[in-house]
Amino acid sequence: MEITLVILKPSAVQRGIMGEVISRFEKKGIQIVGMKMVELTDEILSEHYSHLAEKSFFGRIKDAMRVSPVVVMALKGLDVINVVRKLAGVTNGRDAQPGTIRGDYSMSVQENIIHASDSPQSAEAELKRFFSENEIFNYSHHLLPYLYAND
Ligand code: IDP
Repeated sequence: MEITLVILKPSAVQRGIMGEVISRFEKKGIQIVGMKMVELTDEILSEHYSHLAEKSFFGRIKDAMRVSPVVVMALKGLDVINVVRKLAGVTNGRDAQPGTIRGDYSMSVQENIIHASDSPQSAEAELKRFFSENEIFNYSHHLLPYLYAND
C-alpha cells in the first residue's frame, strides 16, 4: 500500500466543491488516512513548489495558494500515487480529460483544483511537509476485501 498527498487548493475551497472532490476519492475506494484544513505560508510553498522557482509564475502560484485555507489529505491504497494523478488529470484544466477532476471542474492552468504527489519520492517528502506522524491514521477499512479481492 502507498500513501499520497493531495491538497484541495483555494479554487476548490472557494467554489464549494471540496465535498464533491473528496467524494470522488471515497467512491473510487481510496482510504482517507489524514485530513485537515490549514493556511499555507510563503515559506512552506517555496519549498513545495521549489521545482518551479525559476518560472515567471512562481510568485503568483504561491499567492494563489494563500487566498484561503486549503485542505490537505493523506490518501492510501494500492498504486494510489499513480491512481490519484490519473483521477486529477493533466495540469491545464482545459486540456484535462473529461471525467478527471481537473477536466470536470477547471478551465485554468493555475486554478486547477487539486495538487497530487507525482512520485513515491515526492509523496514521502510532501506527507512529511504537511503532516506530523500522529496525524496519519492506521485503521482498517472494512471494504478492503471488496475493493481489491486478490490483487
Ligand atoms: P502539477 O500540479 O500538475 O503536478 P506542476 O508542473 O508541478 O504541475 O505545477 C504546479 C502547479 O503550478 C500547477 O498545478 C498549477 O497550479 C501551477 N502552474 C503550472 N504551470 C503553470 C503555468 O504555466 N502558469 C500558471 N500556473 C502554472
